[in-house]
Amino acid sequence: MIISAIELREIRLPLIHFFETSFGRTTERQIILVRVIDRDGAEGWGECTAGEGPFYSDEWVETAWPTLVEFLAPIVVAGKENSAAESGDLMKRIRGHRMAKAAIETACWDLEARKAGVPLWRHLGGTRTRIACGVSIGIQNSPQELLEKIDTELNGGYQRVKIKIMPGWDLDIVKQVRKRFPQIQLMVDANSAYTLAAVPLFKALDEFDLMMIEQPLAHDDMFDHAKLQAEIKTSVCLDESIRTPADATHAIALGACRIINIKLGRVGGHTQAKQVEATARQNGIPVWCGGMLESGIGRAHNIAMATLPGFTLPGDVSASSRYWEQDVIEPPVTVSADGFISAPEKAGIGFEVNLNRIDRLTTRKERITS
Ligand code: OSB
Ligand code: MG
Repeated sequence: MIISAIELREIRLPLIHFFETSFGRTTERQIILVRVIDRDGAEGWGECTAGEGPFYSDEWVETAWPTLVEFLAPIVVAGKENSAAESGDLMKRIRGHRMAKAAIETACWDLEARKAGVPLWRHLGGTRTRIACGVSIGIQNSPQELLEKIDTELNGGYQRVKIKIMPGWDLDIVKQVRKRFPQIQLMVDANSAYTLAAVPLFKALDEFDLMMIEQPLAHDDMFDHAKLQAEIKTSVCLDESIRTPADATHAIALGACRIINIKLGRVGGHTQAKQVEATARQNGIPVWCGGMLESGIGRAHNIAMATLPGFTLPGDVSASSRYWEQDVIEPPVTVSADGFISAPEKAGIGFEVNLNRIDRLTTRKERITS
């Protein structure tokens, strides 16, 4: 394929319920969507997972937008005949900005799969026809509200529950949740809210049969995570710290984690995500698909990625209706009563992109051509 145009749109999409982590509360998503168009007039869609501010990572919407407009899109539209994987290679001379790169790279993968007439998940090498789903539940206004939310999600069929923790909302909350739900698959995500000074807290958490503790320490650390992992029974899972396939190799070698959360944006797209998955699988490290409060487009890419063989644990990919009044794809993503999402059979991401709805939500737009 030869990419001849890239369209960027920024949309605003209010969340049904606020989402709070140790780094703050989100009530409305600001999302950059990418449409790549090739010389034959075929198209593909991708989503940039950069957030509304530089809190989860240093990238955010206002770094991603100009980086896409001024550097990444011009490189890809000036390219010769290339594959989706090669579109990622073209962008390598720009350092960092992996979420911005992933928005284009994943769109190229969608385009390539559509042109081949195959579902993206098969095109990527996926092997499962359905993916196991969990939910990520943010910090709530009260423990009671959290318990009610968990109850609702379990009734919806979700297979595991992840709760966010931070200082002041940790041990006592986990105690209450475990008491009320003794049997569920439960885990916590700290989004880097702690230091090694909290080793006693993590030792105390060992009692509650958590599947894992996600990213307890600094967002750019592996060394201290290795020290922590050696001190506790519960598995450490890294999210923020794994930005590249090399990071995965290093973290595993250091013993910094026993599980890895893979996010397409954080690792720069499907090609690198596949490399992280392969590295983890070869080392006996299970992976699962993280979420970034994506619209349907990013969600569809997550579903495709999570069909790869190494994704053996339930992820954070859940139904559109948990986030949005109306999604930007049709049909919306739905979850079965037993907690699975089926991989779609249509070509590419396998969902229709609702361009009318996207146009109505658009707050800025840019078109880059060769
Ligand atoms: O750490 O996994 C995280 C959302 C935004 C930023 C970071 C994270 C999250 C989630 C939400 O946990 C997962 C989702 O429901 O999309
Ligand atoms: Mg996380």
